[in-house]
Amino acid sequence: MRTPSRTALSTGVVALAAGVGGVAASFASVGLTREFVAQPIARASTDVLPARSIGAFVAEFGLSGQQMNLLLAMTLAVLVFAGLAAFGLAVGHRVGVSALAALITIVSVWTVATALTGNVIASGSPALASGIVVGLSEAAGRDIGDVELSPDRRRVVTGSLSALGLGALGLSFSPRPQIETEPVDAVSNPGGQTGEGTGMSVPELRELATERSLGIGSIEPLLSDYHYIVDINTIDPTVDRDNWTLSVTGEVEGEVELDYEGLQNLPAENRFSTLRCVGDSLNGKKMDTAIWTGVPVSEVLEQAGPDSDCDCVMVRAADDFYQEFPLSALEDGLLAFGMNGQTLPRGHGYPVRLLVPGHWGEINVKWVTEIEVLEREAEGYWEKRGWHGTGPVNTVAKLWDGGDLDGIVHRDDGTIQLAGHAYAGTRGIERVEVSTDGGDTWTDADLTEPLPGNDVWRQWSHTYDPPETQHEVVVRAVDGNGDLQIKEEANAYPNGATGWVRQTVRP
Ligand SMILES: Nc1nc2c(c(=O)[nH]1)N[C@H]1C(S)=C(S)[C@@H](COP(=O)(O)O)O[C@H]1N2
Ligand SMILES: [Mo]
Repeated sequence: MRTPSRTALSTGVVALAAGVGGVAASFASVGLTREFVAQPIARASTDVLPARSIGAFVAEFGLSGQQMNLLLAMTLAVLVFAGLAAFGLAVGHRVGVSALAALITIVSVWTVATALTGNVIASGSPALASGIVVGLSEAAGRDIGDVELSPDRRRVVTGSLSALGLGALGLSFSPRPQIETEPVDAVSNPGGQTGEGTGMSVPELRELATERSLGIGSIEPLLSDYHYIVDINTIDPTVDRDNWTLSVTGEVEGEVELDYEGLQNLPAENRFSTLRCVGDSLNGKKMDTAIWTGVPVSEVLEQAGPDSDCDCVMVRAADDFYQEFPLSALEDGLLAFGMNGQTLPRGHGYPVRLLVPGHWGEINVKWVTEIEVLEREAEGYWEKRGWHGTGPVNTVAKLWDGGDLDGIVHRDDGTIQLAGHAYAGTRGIERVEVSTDGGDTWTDADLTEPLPGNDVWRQWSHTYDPPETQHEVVVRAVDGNGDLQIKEEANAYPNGATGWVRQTVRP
């Protein structure tokens, strides 16, 4: 029996199936790239949400927040395509020409997908897929006399099956952008090594970090096992190394454009560098250290001859991220193409990222494409959203407690051993002080021998006889200028977290 409500319901299912099929086909043909139809929606939702919450969201959840955002964007894309298919189906039914439903679906999905991604060719696959789902379902729903299933059921089954098929296709055939990872070391750089820097090879630096790391509890070694990732992307840009260029523009004597080979033909160096996100909470884990291989920015800047009235630059990236900060800070920067002895991973900015010693993470622009020397101050991506992350990092001493990373160890002899990391950017860590009585009295902690470089964290440790009752441990660092870590407690937004880390310890 064909009732109007059943037909409406089956039309809805077919439209939804067309939406799923379209998004799946888009994924099947381009994978997680910027041509994927959900990407611009995800990007827009990042821009529309209140700056502060999204900033905190990105900082707090990192990857998983971005995955949720992607899922939401994919759902929205399905609904939009489904709406277009529903319109096509409605027109087709009214006119009584079922081929028209498929045609309208194809044209409208193609148009909307192109409007979203800006890519006419890549938008063909979702359009055709949605059209095919609609076309097949309509064909299956035609009156062909005595068949068990009613026409509406046949449409629903056909629509669902074809969407499922396209979904499976999408999951199994989507191209996964692969970058070729190979050993990278300044020691074997085509353009040789700089006279500056450590002069050591990556394996030598790695060994040094291992030797100097404290093996206390489960705290992270001086060279992070896992380096945090924070960026604005739901889908990272895929930058082809052979097409990558960096241009130096704006207030310069002569603009410079450099390709990947050109960069590698300049002298490179290996350096330790610690990064910390301005969104990191006081005792959070968005602070890590790696060995980076790259060319000092000064090598490239010298060629351009910058002449800036504001002593400021805007650095731009392939993901449309941009940050403004002092030219003088950039001059000490590194254009890194290697991380821990390997090709820079995609998530950390492949093929080339910037590292700016001592500045908050956001200044360390990944997928870097342009350095514009400015005439006048301007605002960067996060500063437009209320953050103040363009300056040097705050001083911090951390004491991670519990979970994978734990620096509180109860030893067999009844003593307690505390250990953690301290970081103050280029000011360096001069001292870490520990209190085991809630801040009444303080003792200097032991510090690991500093690693070479001017922007590296250190580890501290302290062993004590605990009182018989529960007590509070407090840690604070003193930077190389002799300045004590700020005591006043503040959240990460907008200036970076301040305060002293306190942990309650049971004997
Ligand atoms: N192009 C680009 N670079 C970027 C970002 C970004 O969103 N886009 N995020 C910045 C922020 S906020 C931080 S904390 C660091 C983190 O670097 P990592 O992901 O390699 O740890 O990258 C910075 N560089
Ligand atoms: Mo950040």
